[in-house]
Amino acid sequence: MERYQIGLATLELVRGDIVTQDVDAIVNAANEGLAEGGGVCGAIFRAAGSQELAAACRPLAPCPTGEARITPGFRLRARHIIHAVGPVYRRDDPDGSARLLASAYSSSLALATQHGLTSVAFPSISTGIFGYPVEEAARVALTAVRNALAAGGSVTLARFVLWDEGSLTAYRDAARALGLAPA
Ligand code: AR6
Repeated sequence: MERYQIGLATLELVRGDIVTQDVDAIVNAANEGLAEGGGVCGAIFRAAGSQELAAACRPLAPCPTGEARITPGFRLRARHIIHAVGPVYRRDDPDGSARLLASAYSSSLALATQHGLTSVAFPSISTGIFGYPVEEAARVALTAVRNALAAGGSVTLARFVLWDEGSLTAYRDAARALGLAPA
């Protein structure tokens, strides 16, 4: 595990399964319909309880790309689920893709602060089914989370839970390139 200090907050990079995290909120890599999908979204729905979570999501949809919505965590250890919609990567518009991805992270942290949450775990949004190259996404994700944490708010722990070694390496390299301070 890697740990970085950002103002009063800590940013962690770990390899693992986001579903089992004991934090105030886990973030779901959602779709605009907030429907049960594949990837990390499918795993979160199954673990939380598909029917209850779908019923909670229905009145909150649609969630435009770059925005986030919050529901209870139901059967998860995490008290809440923040559903953030990242972009489908557009090779012809990398800047637009980056803006929307950054917005998915900053919207998630803004929502966490509105609810007074202190610990939030993120997956690598958009880098699976949505096709965002992980090296690029890691830089965008860490920059957005660093900036939001530095701006203040209630969150003092932001943890990236990365499913595979390649993603962990990409995030570790991006943290180094950004010059994040080891905690
Ligand atoms: N814990 C942490 N990370 C995981 C887990 C897990 N349990 N399972 C997969 N990942 P993806 P996206 C990683 O495809 O690209 C869904 O259908 C995975 O290896 O889940 O944002 C939604 O409903 C990858 O690195 O999300 C949307 O329609 C990362 O999580 C769409 O897919 C994200 O992959 C969203 O696609």
